[in-house]
Amino acid sequence: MDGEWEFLYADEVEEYVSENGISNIDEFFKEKLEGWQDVEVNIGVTGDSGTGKSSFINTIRELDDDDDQAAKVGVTETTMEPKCYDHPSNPKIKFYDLPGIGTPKFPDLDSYCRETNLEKYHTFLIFTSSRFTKNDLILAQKIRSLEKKFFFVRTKIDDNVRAERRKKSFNEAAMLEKIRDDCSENLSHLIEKSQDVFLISNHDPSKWDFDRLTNAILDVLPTRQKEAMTMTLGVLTTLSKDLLKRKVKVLQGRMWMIAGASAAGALVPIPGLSIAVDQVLIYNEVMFYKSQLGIPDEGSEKFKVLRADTQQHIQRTCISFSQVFTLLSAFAVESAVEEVASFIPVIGSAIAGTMSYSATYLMLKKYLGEMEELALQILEEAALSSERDLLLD
Ligand SMILES: Nc1nc2c(ncn2[C@@H]2O[C@H](COP(=O)(O)OP(=O)(O)OP(=O)(O)O)[C@@H](O)[C@H]2O)c(=O)[nH]1
Ligand SMILES: [Mg+2]
Repeated sequence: MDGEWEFLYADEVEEYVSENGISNIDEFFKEKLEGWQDVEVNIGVTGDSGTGKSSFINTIRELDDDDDQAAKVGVTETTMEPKCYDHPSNPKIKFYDLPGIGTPKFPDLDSYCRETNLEKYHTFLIFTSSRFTKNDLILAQKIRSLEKKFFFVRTKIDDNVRAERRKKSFNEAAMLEKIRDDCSENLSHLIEKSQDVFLISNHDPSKWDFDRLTNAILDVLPTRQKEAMTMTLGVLTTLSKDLLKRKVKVLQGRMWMIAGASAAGALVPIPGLSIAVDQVLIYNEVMFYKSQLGIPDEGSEKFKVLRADTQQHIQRTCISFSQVFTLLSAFAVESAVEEVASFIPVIGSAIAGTMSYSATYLMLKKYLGEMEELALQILEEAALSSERDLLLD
């Protein structure tokens, strides 16, 4: 398992156990499991007028420009005041639409710093749709002096590709490299390599560097913020393969807490077996896997457009509440306890050494693996069908 997510919250759980023993530890686990929903992430988006700041904020929030909650977009819809937009599926993830330096509200760096309170942002995105300006560089330097990260983003790549495609000599890779070099030229002391400029289209986030930018933003966030943002993005419409893999890692990191809370707070005996579990907690986690990994409900619109074999795969994989017991039973054997005993140092053998704990842990592990495989199949099918649609256009 990825080091960052392994034993997620183990330090805090260990501290709790050393102070309180294992009494009410199930409640403590549950608090930690829900905790990501209370973590605030503030991302500042800045740059000149018309560079696509508001459009980006809509795209990353998985909204269309004309949705009710969308930021106003358009040639004449200039953002004059800083404005905050929450992610529709998690109000704690906030994107700030910030007019660039040089606009009436922020004539210079001093007024910019005063009005925007740069300290509160976890990271900044600096936008251009042509070349970065002197003001962009001044701001980046200031952000760096605060030991914060920023990203340079060049938007409207779809426009460039469309225009250049008309030439017989069109070579997309060479064109992108040229744009990258052109943008990097005056950034030399602020970036390490030309790849540090992200070339995106807000209208087609599946292409060019949009995913790479999302990953880069996640990578610079502290673990708590990274967890919150990983769980929030890609739940409504657009899940990429990279994000899927990241979600799986975080979900793996939660498993020991679900198993611990289930074994400690237990108490529905499984008929015929000497183990007791918190069936609701386990089932809710399984449902959480399903929504996080973009697996549609049977009968939903998203389900209906899938190939028959994918639909059958979903039917085979997704379980009902009552099937939790059946699945657990398969893992409720003595030998399994050994396999997961590595958690004993943190929560003690009274919990991690039980069969309830190991059966839950192993069942979740197997189930998440199957869900991941299914989710990848769904993504691949979606990618193939959008390629087909493009060919038909
Ligand atoms: N082709 C293309 N058009 C884009 C892209 N991003 C934004 N636009 C268009 O560019 C125009 C300006 O976009 P906005 O998102 O309003 O730009 P902004 O940076 O918020 O502008 P201000 O609010 O004036 O500061 C709109 O017509 C958008 O549809 C993109 O990636 N590709
Ligand atoms: Mg705007």
